[in-house]
Amino acid sequence: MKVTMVGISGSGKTAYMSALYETLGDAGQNEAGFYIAPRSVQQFDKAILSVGDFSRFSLADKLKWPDGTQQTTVWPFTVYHNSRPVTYFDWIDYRGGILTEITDTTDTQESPDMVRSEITDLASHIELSNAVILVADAFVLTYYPNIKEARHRSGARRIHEIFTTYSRIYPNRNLIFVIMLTKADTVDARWKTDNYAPLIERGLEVFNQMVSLQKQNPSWEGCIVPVSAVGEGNVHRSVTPTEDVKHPFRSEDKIVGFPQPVNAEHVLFYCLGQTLKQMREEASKSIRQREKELSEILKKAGLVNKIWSLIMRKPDAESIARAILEEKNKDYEILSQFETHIEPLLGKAMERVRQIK
Ligand SMILES: Nc1nc2c(ncn2[C@@H]2O[C@H](COP(=O)(O)OP(=O)(O)OP(=O)(O)O)[C@@H](O)[C@H]2O)c(=O)[nH]1
Ligand SMILES: [Mg+2]
Repeated sequence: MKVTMVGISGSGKTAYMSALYETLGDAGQNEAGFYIAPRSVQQFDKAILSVGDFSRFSLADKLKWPDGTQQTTVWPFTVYHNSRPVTYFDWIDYRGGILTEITDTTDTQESPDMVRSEITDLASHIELSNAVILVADAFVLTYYPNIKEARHRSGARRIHEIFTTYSRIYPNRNLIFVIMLTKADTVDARWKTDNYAPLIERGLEVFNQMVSLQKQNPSWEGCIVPVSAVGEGNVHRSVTPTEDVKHPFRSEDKIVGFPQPVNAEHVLFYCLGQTLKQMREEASKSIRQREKELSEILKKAGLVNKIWSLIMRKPDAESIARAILEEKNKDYEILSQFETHIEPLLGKAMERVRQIK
């Protein structure tokens, strides 16, 4: 299965990957017995090398943030429970700049062709994803009192444009989404009371369009959760207002304590657990029936608007349907062996996420 993170540059996508490494990257560290490792060939030496690649994201090793992402990276992972595979997933990390360039190609350093192909690439990943993580900086959400400004500055507005279009083009697709409010350690104490309840309310207000899209699409499942890659008190943040209306403040986060991520695994477990659950429901249908439903849905995919006409190659519904089906059928084959893990994964996720109903 595929999970894609969508969020503007600086929203904290790659840092979240570090948080996952600290929380789940190291077998034997967590009492629940779940861990993740890069999926590689079955050779010991290659496997060790790929573990090394993943550990480069460690915040605790270097006490330094990961660099800004220059190009899309796709990470194939396996989830283990007590050394036995639970499920597989591909993790997609973007250069967040593309999101702003979808509608504003004057804002870019890259050539227009390059940007177009990156956008096409992003769109395909979203189309093929079982779950998407919508990433927004909690500090930004709370910094601007004006809700429209918060929507704009946090990237929520761009995200709304993408998923409004998605919902129109794919009126019957299942979608699992997590609204992930990053850098939760940096918001003022009044947003943190009662397990971040005020911050979560703010997040739901900013992402109001996702909430109403979910109401229109009964097969969508969404939740919202604050996360931090470092935890309370482990970062000194300085915020300097600028005179520049485009970027009203500059911030710097210096890691000063041992990073202890908050709620990192809950986001991933929600995505994986809900996807497996959905698959379990669909797997009970015959392959024929699934194939028919899917291609009917995709044949309706005719509508285009500004974003999507840019993103989609002549929408060849047929080949998209094929790709999704092949991926799905592969997933169904391995599903049976993972079925017993659905409840534990979701049980863990539900301890911290707020479901959107
Ligand atoms: N205090 C605090 N700062 C964070 C946290 N996560 C990210 N940051 C800060 O935000 C910066 C940007 O985070 P990244 O993860 O690189 O952002 P990104 O979304 O990957 O950005 P692009 O790669 O440009 O798309 C980091 O360098 C940190 O300074 C967090 O949990 N707490
Ligand atoms: Mg990044």
